[in-house]
Amino acid sequence: MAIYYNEPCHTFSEYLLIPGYSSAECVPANVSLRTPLVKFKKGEEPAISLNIPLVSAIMQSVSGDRLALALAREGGISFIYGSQSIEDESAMVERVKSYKAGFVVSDSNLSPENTLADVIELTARTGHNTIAITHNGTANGKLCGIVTSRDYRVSRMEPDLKVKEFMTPFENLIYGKEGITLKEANNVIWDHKLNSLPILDEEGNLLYMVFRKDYDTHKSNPLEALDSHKRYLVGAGINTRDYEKRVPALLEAGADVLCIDSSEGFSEWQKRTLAWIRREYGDSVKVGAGNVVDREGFRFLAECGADFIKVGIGGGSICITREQKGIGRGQATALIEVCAARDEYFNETGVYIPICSDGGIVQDYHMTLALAMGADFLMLGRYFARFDESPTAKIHVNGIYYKEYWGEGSNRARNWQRYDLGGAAKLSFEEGVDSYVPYAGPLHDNVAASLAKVCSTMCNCGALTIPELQEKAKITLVSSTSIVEGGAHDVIRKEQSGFHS
Ligand code: MZP
Repeated sequence: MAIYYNEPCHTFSEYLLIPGYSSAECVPANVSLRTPLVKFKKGEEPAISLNIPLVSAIMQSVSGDRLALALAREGGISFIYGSQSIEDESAMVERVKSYKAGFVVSDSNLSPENTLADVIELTARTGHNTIAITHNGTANGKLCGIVTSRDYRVSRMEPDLKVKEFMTPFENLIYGKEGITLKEANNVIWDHKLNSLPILDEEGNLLYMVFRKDYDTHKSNPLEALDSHKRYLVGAGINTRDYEKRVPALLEAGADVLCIDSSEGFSEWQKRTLAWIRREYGDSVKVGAGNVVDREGFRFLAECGADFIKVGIGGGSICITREQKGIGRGQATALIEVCAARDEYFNETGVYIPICSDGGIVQDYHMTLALAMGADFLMLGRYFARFDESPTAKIHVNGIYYKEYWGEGSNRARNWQRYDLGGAAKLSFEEGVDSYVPYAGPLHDNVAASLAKVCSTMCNCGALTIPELQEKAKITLVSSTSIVEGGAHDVIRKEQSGFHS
């Protein structure tokens, strides 16, 4: 006979936190969101920790190298999507690992033969005011000059005037040589009151630009997620088909941690993949697995050797797995059960396996709830897809900007390996949709605002760390009428009233 669960499963929106005692020390500035990324033994330190409990989803529309850099700068980590060729994924990982904080490959470049009209078009498109002028208009060509907004006046100059006529020429430029440190570059910028400093190799080819504002940002980000060589941390998605080729390539490119990307992790395919990695690399390679939604699934992956375990089936904003196949579980219920299994496993073995709550975070307070329910960190797709740094197009419709966001199980992504159960190498039916999400601006501002709320709620619960929150949290289910009570109610909101005062 089938097993029946007598209680329905629940989502985050059906819960609230009840405040606990907040002492005078319980202020957001004292909160630490540091959290383990991979398993560790009781009394030991995890090999990798994050400074904020956020990771970005293993998705084409979310985790490219640009987002990975922006998130690592805040203290989290991205998992570069695996639904691309091994070469392309490795190249993305390599770009993150070779990025030197403060040294950027110039992404606004023209040649001396371009015109003022080209400068105006490029500036409007990128929003960048500094354009490197190289002999062939590429990021690493021989540097001929620089154009900034101080070099031209649109009202006084003809649009077809050649760049070479008005650029600041190479002879008048101050530049740094390959090998200069960020500190030295910044001193030159400071001494000469510059906004940017080109860095050149022996032949005069442009390598990087150092911008004054980037140095300031670097200095003001004490939470950056860095490896022992001060390079940004980055993760990468793998699948249960081509791991024998993909894993070595990603490790060679410098990936710090891997994660099996699958809609359903309680399978022999994951066991084989984890066993192969352990056989080849022992415990030196860190790899997460999932997704599971119950105790049995957790136990299975724990015993297969996963370094962290991801929870969630069917709760992703673009996911239609529950509609298509009738499998899944409310995210909150799944998380609560798996975290209890993790604690049980820890008590039995002394090994703590971090849990990642994957998908279904809609409100910022869902983050705090998921952490309180036992998650060590959260994987988000829709949330990050809205930001400037996600790899998708920004689209303007009826005065509002949107970003594109599509599921890995959609026809657009065609990530059949994520749904693979050992059948034909194709996507037989869709489990995800192609969509738009409202554009929300830069990652930094949004993450700062969301985490300010998380820290504030933690203080309300009397907790200064995530483990403390998990210990002290008091969580209640809410009735549908108390959900109504929780929003503005029984008033006419001014912005919706149509009245003008
Ligand atoms: P969300 O943050 O947009 O709610 O959910 C993101 C998560 O949805 C991903 O991390 C992944 O686990 C899951 N996902 C990605 N693609 C699909 C799909 O096409 C999906 N069904 O469910």
